[in-house]
Amino acid sequence: MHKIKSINASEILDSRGNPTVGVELELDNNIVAISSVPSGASTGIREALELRDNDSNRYKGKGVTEAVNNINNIIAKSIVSLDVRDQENIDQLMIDLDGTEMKPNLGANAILGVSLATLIASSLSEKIPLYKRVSDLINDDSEHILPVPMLNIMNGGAHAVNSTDFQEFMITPVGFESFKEAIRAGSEIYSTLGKILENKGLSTNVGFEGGFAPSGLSNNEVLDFIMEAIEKSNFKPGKEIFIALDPAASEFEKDGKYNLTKDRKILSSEEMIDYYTKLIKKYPIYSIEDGLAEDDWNGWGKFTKKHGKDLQIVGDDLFVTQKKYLKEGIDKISANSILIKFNQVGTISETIETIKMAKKNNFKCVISHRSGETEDTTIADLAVGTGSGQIKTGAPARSDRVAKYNRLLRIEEKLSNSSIYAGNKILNK
Ligand code: 2PG
Ligand code: MG
Repeated sequence: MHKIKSINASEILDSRGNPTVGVELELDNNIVAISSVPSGASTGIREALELRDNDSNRYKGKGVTEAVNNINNIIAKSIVSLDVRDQENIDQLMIDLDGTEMKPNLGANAILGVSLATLIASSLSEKIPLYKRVSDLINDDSEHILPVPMLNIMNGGAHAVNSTDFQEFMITPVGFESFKEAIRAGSEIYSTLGKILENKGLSTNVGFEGGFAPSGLSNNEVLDFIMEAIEKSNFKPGKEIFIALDPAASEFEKDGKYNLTKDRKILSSEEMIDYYTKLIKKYPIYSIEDGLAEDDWNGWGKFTKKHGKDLQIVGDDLFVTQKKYLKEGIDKISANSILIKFNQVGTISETIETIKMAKKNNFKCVISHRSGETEDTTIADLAVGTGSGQIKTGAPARSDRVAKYNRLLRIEEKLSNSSIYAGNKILNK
C-alpha cells in the first residue's frame, strides 16, 4: 500500500511574493505529502530551466500555470499508481517525459515539485523521518551528522538593492558542541550586528535571505562590522566563529573583468584572486563560493591552486548541482567543494547522484536554499541524510529561513545522543 493515488499541483507564492509550484501527492493509504519549489535570483546560466508563463498580464510574466498544468495533465498520468518508494524510477520517468537536458518542456520546477513530494510521501508511508529516507537513498548508514549552519547575516549583490558588491556574508559557528548552541551563537551575533548598524545610523532593513542590507558599504566595511559583532557577542573569531563569503561573482563580471563598484575597482581574474588573498589574510574566512565567474574556468583553476589547501572553494553557478560540470571541475581541479541546490538539476535522484560523485572525490558538499524560498524544509533533512556537514539557509530571521534551522533543532533534539554536530570537522586546517 504505497501506491500514488493522485497528484495535484497549484500555483502558490514564494518568499518574494512570486508564483511557484506547490504539489499535493496522495497515496492509496490516504497519506498526503505537500512540497513546494524554491527559486533563485542569481541563477547560473547552466541551471535546469524554471518554466514561467511569460504572460505579462499575470505576475509580470512570472506565473507558473504551465508548469502546474504539466504536472496535473502530463506527469500525473504517467506516475499515478506507481510505488512511491521507487524514487529513481519516478524521477527517470519525468526526465524521459521531458526528453531534454535542461528540462524546458515540462519545467524543472514542475519535475522537482513532484520529485520532492514523492520523497516526502515515501518517508511518511514508511513511517521514517525524512532524513532517514534520504540516507537510505544515498546508502549511508553512518551516524547522523547535524550540519554547521552558514548564516547569511549581511545581504548584497542581486539580493538587496544598492548594497554591497558581494552577495553573501555568512558566519559559521563551528566551535560548539551542538547545532543548538551554534544557532544560539549565530542569533546573538545577528542581533548584535543589527545594534551596531543602528548605532552607526545605518539601515537594518533586510535582503532576500534575512541578512541586513544597508546601502553604500564596501566589502571590507561589512567584514569589519561582522568582526565587531562577533567580538561584542563574546565569541572568538577564527576559533568559534568563521566567515564564509558568496560573492556570486558572475553577477559583477563582464567580458573577463570584475567590477567592484563600491571599491571603485575593475579587476582581472588574477587581480580578483589577489583581492581574496588579502581578505583571507585579514579575516577568518574559511570558505569562498563563486569567487569567480561561471565561465572563468581558468581563474577557478588558479584560485584552487593557490588557496585550495586551506580554503573551501565552492562551485555554485560553476557546477549547478550537475554531475557533468562537477566532473569537469574535478578533472581540471577547479574547486574543492560544491553547492547543492536541487532545483538547479530538477530531481532528488540526480541531486543524490551529484552528492555521491562529490563525496567519492573528496569534494565537500554545502546544502543550500534559494533566495526565493517557501515553508518547505526538505533541505534540512537532505543535509542530515547525506551527512554533508554544512547548510546555508540564510539569516537566523524570517520564517522562510528559520523554518529550516528549526527543523534541524527538532531533529537534533529527537536524535539526542545518536547524532553528532559537524562543528570543527568541516575545516580544512
Ligand atoms: C546562491 C543562492 C542562495 P540564488 O547564490 O548561493 O543563497 O542565491 O538563490 O539567488 O541563486
Ligand atoms: Mg551562490
